Amino acid sequence: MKGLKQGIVVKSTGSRYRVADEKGTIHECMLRGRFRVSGVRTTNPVAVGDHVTIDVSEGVIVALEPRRNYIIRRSSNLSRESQIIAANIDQAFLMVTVKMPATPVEFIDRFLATAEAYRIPVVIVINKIDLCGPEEMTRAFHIRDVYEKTGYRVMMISVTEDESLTAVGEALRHKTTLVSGNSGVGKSTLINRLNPELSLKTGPISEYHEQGRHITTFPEMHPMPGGGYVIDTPGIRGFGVIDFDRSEIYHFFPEIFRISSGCRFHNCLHLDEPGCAVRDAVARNEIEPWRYRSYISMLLEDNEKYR
Ligand SMILES: Nc1nc2c(ncn2[C@@H]2O[C@H](COP(=O)(O)OP(=O)(O)OP(=O)(O)O)[C@@H](O)[C@H]2O)c(=O)[nH]1
Ligand SMILES: [Mg+2]
Ligand SMILES: [Zn+2]
Repeated sequence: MKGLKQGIVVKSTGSRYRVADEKGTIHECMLRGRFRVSGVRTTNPVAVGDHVTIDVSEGVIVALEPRRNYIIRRSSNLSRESQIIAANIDQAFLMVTVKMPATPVEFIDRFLATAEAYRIPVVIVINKIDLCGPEEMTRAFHIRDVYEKTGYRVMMISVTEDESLTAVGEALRHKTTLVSGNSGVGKSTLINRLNPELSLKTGPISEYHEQGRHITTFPEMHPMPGGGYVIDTPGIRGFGVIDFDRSEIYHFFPEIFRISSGCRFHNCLHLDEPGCAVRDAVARNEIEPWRYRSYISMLLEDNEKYR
């Protein structure tokens, strides 16, 4: 067939896809044929970051390369389906805020556990530090300490203060980074700041107490001036547990996993079993109680809710 080209999906709006070829030329494409990820039902068979073959003359995606990795989430509604957020990524930035809006720690833990399951490294970026008063600063430092102790890299930034963004720019260089987080935490604002050629739509800060407003509506990949790509995504609220085996969820909480070797029973779920080293560590405050609560909430989650 003539007119076949390789490319990367840089935007997906459900039925339409924007594909960049090797020269960076953008092609608007539809899907042809059946694309199914084995074993998972997804609302989007092709996602941002996917390597595809396109038929340029017809504007269709005709083949999908195997994925190096992907991250998927089950939407917290009655849908039986999952959504591939992005494919072939090197790392994720989880943007959180302690004010306007306040990110629930359980959301952070669910995101981190999911990324662990897919072996995607996460950097936690606490944004809007400029808005924090003394109490919120204490909270921000506490969040930072808990996740650093667990082994995650944590940055504290204000998009409005350029000096705080140097480390962010360096961490992005030559990598493909998924930027994720609740709506209103400043994902698009950060990406605009790092690449002044972009003018992504951002939301008015005053409206973020309202539920359900999403300014960015579709994931989109953007080149960065220092090399590399970032994927801006719509804000997510719920993060349903995906196809985890219940007995494995604690593997995705690194500090719980480390301590679990001391449990009396090798199949301990750290719930109410005797001789549980994890619960002992929580009681001694060696494991942050909210991390343990997030684990239990994922373990006991009524999965039917998400099916
Ligand atoms: N004061 C302050 N405001 C910020 C900062 N970062 C972002 N904002 C503001 O927060 C609001 C929301 O920013 P967006 O970039 O639209 O947030 P988003 O995460 O992309 O939101 P969605 O696209 O809905 O997921 C905007 O009014 C930004 O100007 C910051 O560091 N400090
Ligand atoms: Mg946005
Ligand atoms: Zn245990």
